[in-house]
Amino acid sequence: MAQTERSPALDQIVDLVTYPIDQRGSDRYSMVVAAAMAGLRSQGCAVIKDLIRPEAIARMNNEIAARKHTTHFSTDSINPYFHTSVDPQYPDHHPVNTFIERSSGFIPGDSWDETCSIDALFRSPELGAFLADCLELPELHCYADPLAGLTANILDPGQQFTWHFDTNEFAVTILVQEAAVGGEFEYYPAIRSPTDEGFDTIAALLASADAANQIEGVHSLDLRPGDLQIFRGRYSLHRVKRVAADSVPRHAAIFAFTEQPDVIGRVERTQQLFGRVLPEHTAAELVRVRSDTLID
Ligand SMILES: O=C(O)CCC(=O)C(=O)O
Ligand SMILES: [Fe+2]
Repeated sequence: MAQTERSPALDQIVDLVTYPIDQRGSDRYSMVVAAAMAGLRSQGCAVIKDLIRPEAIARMNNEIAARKHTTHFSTDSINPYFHTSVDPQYPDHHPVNTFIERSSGFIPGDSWDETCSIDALFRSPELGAFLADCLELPELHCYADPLAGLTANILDPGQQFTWHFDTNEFAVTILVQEAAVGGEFEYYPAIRSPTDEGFDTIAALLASADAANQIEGVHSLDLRPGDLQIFRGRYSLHRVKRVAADSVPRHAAIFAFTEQPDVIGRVERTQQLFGRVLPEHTAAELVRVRSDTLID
């Protein structure tokens, strides 16, 4: 792969005519932000259709394909909190003791370099400011975790990413390659809150999770390559449905941001998702500040 290219410019990546994220304060910018804000307020989710130009999506998919050998694939049986073992404090069939297959892989943050469109978009100040406006936050910082900040989630044929909560308050995802069959993103908005674990609703949802029909309260997104999704995954239970055995893989770029600078992920989950930790993770474990007291 040629490594001599320069960092791609924002107008080569984003459809700035339809979505002038570089024109903060323009009428069109305000309209786009207002629409995203409305989705985030009511559903904890906003989708910006075709934000990424088709050529850039093709390029991003090539970037992912070129790094696919660095994917850390793992299969485990997780509860919605990413734990893998029974907690005897809770009864059987409680969400804490309900474990479902998660099988997928992540291309880690240290696989990308500054020539990548994916990396350039993640680090663009315009995108950060735009997302902060959509999320009604004063500012956003790229998640400083060297592995989990910028990832691609890979679901090979036959894999699924079962129901879970994210550790981060929200995530930003770009679908880069869709599965031919399966791989839909489903979520239940605000099923828990900082003060309420919502266990009863979660238990009911997990019990019916393999029902053929749509589960009441669950939203299914019709995402296409090039769409950007902003999602409050800390409070909304969500999953990526199984990719059919004869499908192409599903590729999604995942951008993580934090309200505070210099945030680093937890050792246990880093090990679980990437199969390794870096010295930064071990050091950060000692000085951790949490924003709430939810299980995880
Ligand atoms: O691949 C996606 O669309 C999101 C997967 C997900 O929920 C996660 O990585 O936490
Ligand atoms: Fe998630």
